[in-house]
Amino acid sequence: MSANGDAYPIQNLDELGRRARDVLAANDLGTMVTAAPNLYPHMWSWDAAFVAAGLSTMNVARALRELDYLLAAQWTSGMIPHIVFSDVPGYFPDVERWGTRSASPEGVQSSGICQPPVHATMLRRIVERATAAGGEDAGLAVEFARRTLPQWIRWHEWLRSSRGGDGSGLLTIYHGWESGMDNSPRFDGPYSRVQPGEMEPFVRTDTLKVTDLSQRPSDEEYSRYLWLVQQMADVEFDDHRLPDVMDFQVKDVFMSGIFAAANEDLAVLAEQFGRQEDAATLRQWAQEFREGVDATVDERTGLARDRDVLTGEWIGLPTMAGFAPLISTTSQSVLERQLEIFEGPDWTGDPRLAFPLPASTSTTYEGLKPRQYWRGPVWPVMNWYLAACLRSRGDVKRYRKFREASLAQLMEGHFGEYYEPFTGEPLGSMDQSWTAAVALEWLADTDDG
Ligand code: 9WN
Repeated sequence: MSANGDAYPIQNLDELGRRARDVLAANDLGTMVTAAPNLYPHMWSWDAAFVAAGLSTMNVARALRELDYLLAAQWTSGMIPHIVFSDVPGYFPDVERWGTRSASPEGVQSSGICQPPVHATMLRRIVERATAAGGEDAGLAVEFARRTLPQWIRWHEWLRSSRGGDGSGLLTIYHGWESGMDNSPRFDGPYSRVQPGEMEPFVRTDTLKVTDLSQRPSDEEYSRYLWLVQQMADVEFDDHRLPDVMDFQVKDVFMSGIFAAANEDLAVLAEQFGRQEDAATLRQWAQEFREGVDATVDERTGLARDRDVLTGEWIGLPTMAGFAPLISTTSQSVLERQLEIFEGPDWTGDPRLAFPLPASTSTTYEGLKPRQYWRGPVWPVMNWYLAACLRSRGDVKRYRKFREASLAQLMEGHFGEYYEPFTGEPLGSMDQSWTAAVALEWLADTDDG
């Protein structure tokens, strides 16, 4: 049952805060806040980072525990897995299907791929929030960051060496799930070349929970997802062998922008703890990936592009990933052009939108599917992340616009996973944790500072 009962919509901001806290409390297993009550009964890596930020608005110690639990699942290679499984059944693929029992740390059940590295950015945010508040929380957050800094650095080292060590300044993903934007049309080309071979049969559980099938990826997409899992399992998730065996290899520009920003944020923390050498290395990586992202920008469209490693082709579809430079660029001209497009009629300036918020693909894109997952809906968590990036550049005006539109969107009260762009209908999972978390973030930032 929904944490919110049936009392929709929300009347005022105090109620929004209360109900967002209720959602997180209801999804909290004690050890982890699951990504969603029904559809996603486990911890997801980038969800956990956003959830920790949201939790820190009310309970810093609980927020840090969330990150700690995720870190306990870090592989010896340095990889932070994209799912840490709870004991709750009902999600597929489960740990057995992943075949990661021996690769995960002792006592941990995890998947064998990663997700976008937003963690250092969220950790810095939590430390700054707790430090500003002072008292016991400040000490807890600083101590936690000091203690775990080496683990976060190892995570970044792994990304840089196993996924981005070719000098391109871009990270490679071997599965669409690693991007966090699973079935975005940006991956249609690369996926079209994935031909599933002999595989154990499988039964999906997501379509039992989201019964309107038009909101989820198709069966054909799922069989490709599973085939890639099998390809990785066949080489025991050995990072060195993945480039030789994987049928899907994409330079993910959005994830690379996130990585650039996260390196900068981790450098700030490293400096705070007197680790100047680490800070210098992290800044170097930040620069390398900033440049990598900027170099993908298509002169013609002004959007950043992914690259299919196996064919060498650019992927320049009008998806949200095209705005990766908003996260990472230091070039004023790139930034200005991106903002102009972002606010133009193909994106947040489309007058048909229920709220002026970015959809996962351009609303004028011919392949737009306004109800289908990453093929068109608006994702509250992305709204907040992009707005936070703009605010960290000092762009308070745009941040406020985002905030106003996002709060208005969330007042319908379901904390949807994603929203139909033109009607504002909540879709996918309801009571999604990271949606509740970003609601709390928006509410905590009343001074827009
Ligand atoms: C696969 C949990 C996750 C998010 C992803 C989102 C979705 C999983 C799924 O849910 O992915 O990892 O089963 O569809 O695409 O971004 O982290 O909320």
